[in-house]
Amino acid sequence: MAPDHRTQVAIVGAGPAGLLLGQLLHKAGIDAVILERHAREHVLGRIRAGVLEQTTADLLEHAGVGARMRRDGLVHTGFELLVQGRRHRIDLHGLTGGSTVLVYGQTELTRDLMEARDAAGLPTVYEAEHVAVHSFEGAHPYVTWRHSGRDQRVDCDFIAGCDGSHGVSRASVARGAIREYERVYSFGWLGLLADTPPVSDEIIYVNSERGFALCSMRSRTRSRYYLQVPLTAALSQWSDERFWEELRERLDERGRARLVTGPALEKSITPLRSFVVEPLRFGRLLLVGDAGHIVPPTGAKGLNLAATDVRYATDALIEHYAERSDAGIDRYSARCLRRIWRAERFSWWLTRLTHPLAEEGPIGAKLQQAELDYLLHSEAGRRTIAENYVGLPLEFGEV
Ligand code: RFL
Ligand code: PHB
Repeated sequence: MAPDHRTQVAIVGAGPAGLLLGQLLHKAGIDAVILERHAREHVLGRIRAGVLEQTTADLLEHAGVGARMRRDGLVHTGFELLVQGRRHRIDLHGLTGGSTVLVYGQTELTRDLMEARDAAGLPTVYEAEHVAVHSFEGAHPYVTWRHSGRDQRVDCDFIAGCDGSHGVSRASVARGAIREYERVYSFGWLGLLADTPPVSDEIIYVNSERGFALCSMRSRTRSRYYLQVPLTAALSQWSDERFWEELRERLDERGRARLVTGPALEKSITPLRSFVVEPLRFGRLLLVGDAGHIVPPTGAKGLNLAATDVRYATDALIEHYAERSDAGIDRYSARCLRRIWRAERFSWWLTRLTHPLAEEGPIGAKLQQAELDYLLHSEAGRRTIAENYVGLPLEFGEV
């Protein structure tokens, strides 16, 4: 098929990774087109992340989409762990020498990026069917898709696979060229969004005998809660009433007294998974964000990792075009993976620490309690949690 278009970077996927990459490339004067399988409203309807590291917020600011985030985002200087009925505060600000996180919904951030893209008149194809990536091992990659009944093709220099964990980019790599690391957990999170004031000003991670719970928020009037549920749980078994009742059971007295319930705006179940592929670059194809790695959401790291991949990919592409050097492209995978594995470790560790793990039996429960007891009563232990939660620093040197 002859090309209909030509661009420098073809981006597959208009989630936060693809949209942010598009914005940063535009700022650097590099051409890109985004191909997205779903409709715009579908992408905006996915309720996901809520916690941004400082590095992510800075990158959004740098991309020119920080205004609403700075106005509406909630700065959090700490969070709480509720363990065996007792609350322990992790003073993020105090323990890290001044770092904080920002609570700002992924939906809002996605909307900001979409609006900035529209305002700049940049090309995005929504509802692109049968997207396929081709010839990325050679010098002339291209992407094909079908839209409004017509087959289309764009030739490019690079393909950025920003198409999430079930995308086409990773699936197009030869099996022998990629290694997968995976752990599937025996439970999922049931999430509920409601227009009710949050139960607390800060996020609470709850380790109760009945299972883990998380009390988060999107604003001062909108709450986001999660309950650990068995993988066999079906959404139809969870009426709003049952959800609130179970959450109440997992909270402490103070939480129960402040809990305001209301109809769910959204409810969904997410299985928990740790997943990484190596490498993340295959010739002229770069995997970015969830396309290359998944973390269990306990550490709030998924979106933040996607943002740092985008940062490294942008730097590498700028180096390629402005300095005619492929050093950054060659280092992309190793640079990203170092940060990814550290976030994978933290997310896995915090998941094990905060969720009752039935398969580990009574001794597992005792050891978990002892570990929490040690960590929460040691300043070094609390600092370990805090410095990982706010995000480890970006590194730009050799890896
Ligand atoms: P996305 O957001 O999945 O976007 C991928 C896009 O690619 C499109 N696509 C395709 N397009 C064209 N052709 C194809 N063949 C395609 N296949 C897929 C999809 O339609 C989609 O629009 O990946 P991206 O951009 O890498 O962003 C990653 C984040 O969405 C994800 O890591 C976070 O949501 C994870 N996460 C959290 N991360 C945080 O940093 N902090 C949090 O507090 C946090 N909480 C969460 C989370 C994820 C959750 N779920 C539901 C998995 C809480 C939950 C419950
Ligand atoms: C959320 O607000 O959706 C959220 C917060 C913290 C997490 C995961 C999700 O660890």
